[in-house]
Amino acid sequence: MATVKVNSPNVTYTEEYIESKYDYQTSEVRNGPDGTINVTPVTTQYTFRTERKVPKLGVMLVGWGGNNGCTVTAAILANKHKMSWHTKEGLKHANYFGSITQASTVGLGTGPEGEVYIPMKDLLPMVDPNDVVIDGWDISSMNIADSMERAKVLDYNLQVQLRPHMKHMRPRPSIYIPDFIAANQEERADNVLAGSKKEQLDRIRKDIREFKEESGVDKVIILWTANTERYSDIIPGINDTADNLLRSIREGEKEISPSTLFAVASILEGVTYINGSPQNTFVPGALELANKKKVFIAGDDFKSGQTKLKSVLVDFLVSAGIKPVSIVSYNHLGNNDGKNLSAPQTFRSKEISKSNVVDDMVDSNDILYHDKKKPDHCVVIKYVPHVGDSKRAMDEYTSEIMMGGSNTLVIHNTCEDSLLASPLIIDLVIIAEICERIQFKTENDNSFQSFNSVLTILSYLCKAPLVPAGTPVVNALFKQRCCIENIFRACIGLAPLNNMMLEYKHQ
Ligand code: NAI
Ligand code: DG6
Repeated sequence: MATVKVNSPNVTYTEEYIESKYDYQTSEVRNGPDGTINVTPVTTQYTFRTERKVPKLGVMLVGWGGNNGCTVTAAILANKHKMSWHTKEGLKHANYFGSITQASTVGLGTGPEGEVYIPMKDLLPMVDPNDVVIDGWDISSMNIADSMERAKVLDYNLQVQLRPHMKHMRPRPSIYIPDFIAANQEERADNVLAGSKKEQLDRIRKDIREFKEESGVDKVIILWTANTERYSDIIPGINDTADNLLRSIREGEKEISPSTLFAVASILEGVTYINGSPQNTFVPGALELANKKKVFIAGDDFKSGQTKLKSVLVDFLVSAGIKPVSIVSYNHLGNNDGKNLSAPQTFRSKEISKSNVVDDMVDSNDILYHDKKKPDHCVVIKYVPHVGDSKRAMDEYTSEIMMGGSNTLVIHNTCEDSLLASPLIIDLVIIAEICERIQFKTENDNSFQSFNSVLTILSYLCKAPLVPAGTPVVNALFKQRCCIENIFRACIGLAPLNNMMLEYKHQ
């Protein structure tokens, strides 16, 4: 791993920390009575402190035996053991393509030979995914090697090499409440916890402690990659406050979902919890609990394919002054996720998270959308078993161009869904982990603090980013990426990337 060393009076390196003094520049905007827009540049001095010791990380996946769960496990093992395998296309080697931390680069500055780029993972001392220890739960008892075979995602020759490493991996029994997922999932639910909601919560808490102790990891992060659940109703007195939620769990209230029980168990254990599915796991009571306990939570729903492209394309159109008026997103897939989403209640959760992803872009341009009418936006998902994990997505974007003209873009995308989601799982846990080691204070603070318990820096990886009340939601992909990159740069005292390249603009 290359080590980045910043030479600046604002950056100090001790054995424990990297500390940087950083000028954060923003602009305050006020409308004057005469119609003038008054803008005042504001500089706030921050100190960032990043712990240098990289911990041994344990990741517990809820839904470990699912397509994403077994594929990410397989990918990590294949990389760790530097596996190669033959396909009809030739020899393939394990890699982390699709992960921004592992397979994307960031510009550091200019060297004698021009721009210098390094892997994002080398900006700060981050966990190496090859060192992550994986464990988890599933309502299906199948071992992870057999799950990999069931998923039909990876090439057979790779599966053969991976099997000995995975056949002993067995998911822990999980919380199964049939009402929250599609009825068609019942046949795989042979590994479920008995007992009351409180007993199940306690058992999950015990699992977390046991895993930590037995594996010797320094810390654990939990990520939900289990089935999409239906939305929970938000009921005053039941799940609207932390105290009500905890009491409802004790009293076995029916509207508390398995994913909320996992989130609560995780928060009570002081463990970061990430939601990779669209349901509203983070009911107000869970949000309040995370905030009170100062534990990170993040979500919702991996932003893997169709939506990722949407959050680039609509940003491009709107920022080019072109007006998208209709977006139609159709997809069909044949994996277990598609089967679960064929029920109306679970589909509705996905429809919501896929549909709100252009709002910030539309709201940013009052020239195009002065009438406040949002583009028509239609999302269709169909279950077609034959195509398995190889999802087909078809999108039609129609936009209004100059002088009443019309522009229609049609996009067709085919790929293995789990091979898009697996690298996101890696990024989510690795970025969440480094965020646990970053603290900051402003010139007005006496002590350091961590980021808000709702970890919005992970928005890049989520379809429906969870944000603390009053925080703007950003969906535009490159703004989200800039946020990650520039916060990491701030931690080592580097200015945000501005792309001005003034050094090349002299006579
Ligand atoms: P999958 O259906 O193959 O895996 C889900 C696993 O969760 C199954 O093994 C199931 O037995 C298990 N499960 C269900 N309820 C459980 C519970 N209460 N506790 C423990 N395990 C439970 O689905 P896949 O393809 O792995 O996707 C997982 C989730 O990720 C889905 O919610 C999906 O919508 C979401 N997602 C997937 C994306 C992708 O590109 N693959 C992108 C965005 C979100
Ligand atoms: C069908 O849309 C199934 C879903 O689980 C998606 O595959 C998943 O949410 C990924 O969606 P997107 O829009 O990021 O490709």
